[in-house]
Amino acid sequence: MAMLSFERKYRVRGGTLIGGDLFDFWFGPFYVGFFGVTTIFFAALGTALIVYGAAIGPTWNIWQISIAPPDLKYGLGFAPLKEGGLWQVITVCAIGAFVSWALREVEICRKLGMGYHVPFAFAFAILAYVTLVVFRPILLGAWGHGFPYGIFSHLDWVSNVGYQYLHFHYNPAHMIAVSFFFTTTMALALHGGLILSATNPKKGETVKTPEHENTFFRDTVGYSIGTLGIHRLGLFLALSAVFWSAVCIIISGPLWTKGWPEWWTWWLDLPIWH
Ligand code: UQ2
Repeated sequence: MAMLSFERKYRVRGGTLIGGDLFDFWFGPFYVGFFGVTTIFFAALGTALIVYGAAIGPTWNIWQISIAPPDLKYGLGFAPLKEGGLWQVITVCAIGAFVSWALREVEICRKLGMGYHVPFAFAFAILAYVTLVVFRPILLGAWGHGFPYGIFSHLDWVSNVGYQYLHFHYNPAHMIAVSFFFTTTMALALHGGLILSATNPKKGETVKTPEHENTFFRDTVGYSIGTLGIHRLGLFLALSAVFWSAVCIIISGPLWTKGWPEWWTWWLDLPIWH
């Protein structure tokens, strides 16, 4: 079925979570929906506030523009607009836009009768952001523990927070997260390579089947995870990387305030050594 006739078939009413038929229409190729409207609203307001923050700041240098969270003295309260309040409103807009986008994905899944795997995966990305700017600051008692919104400033924040724990690579959850990130890239490289090797042959040669794909890996490593399995594995690896990243930063401060190398003294303190 040609793509356009398929689109005519699935572009039907229904599947909305809220608003009934009110926003149940398309704008060109884009589905709108109630959450399309809220996405545009939060994204536009958040972007305008970032530009306003840049305008009242000291520079228009794109690398140096930064909108900082409130000073720690404001705790978990509201700060004046020009002293971190802007950061607070922008954070609300960002979360509003991200969650709206996820729910718009859910509505599209419902229209198509598909699983919710894509919005579920995107929810992990939202979780990572919310962990940094909401959950961890709340656990530490001040919005000032969130990261600043700027290209270089957020890099400086990551570096400074890392060194605050002396050597972040000794954080066990960070180790697990990094291992998942690397395994994700390896799985995608294997999968991308395998698919192209089978389905993108030279001129005059035939496209190969999954039998060829399975056989390649059975011959090389004695095991093939299968065409569906590799995608399950890929999703699991990627979501695990995000999950353990969230864990590694949420435990830094709320659970462990010293350097991470020192955490490993539990090993030296085991009763079997003395
Ligand atoms: C596979 C398979 C695919 C693949 C890949 C494999 C036909 C098209 C890449 C091979 C994957 C294996 C053996 C698992 C590797 C394990 C980790 C933890 C990376 O078998 O089926 O489908 O793309």
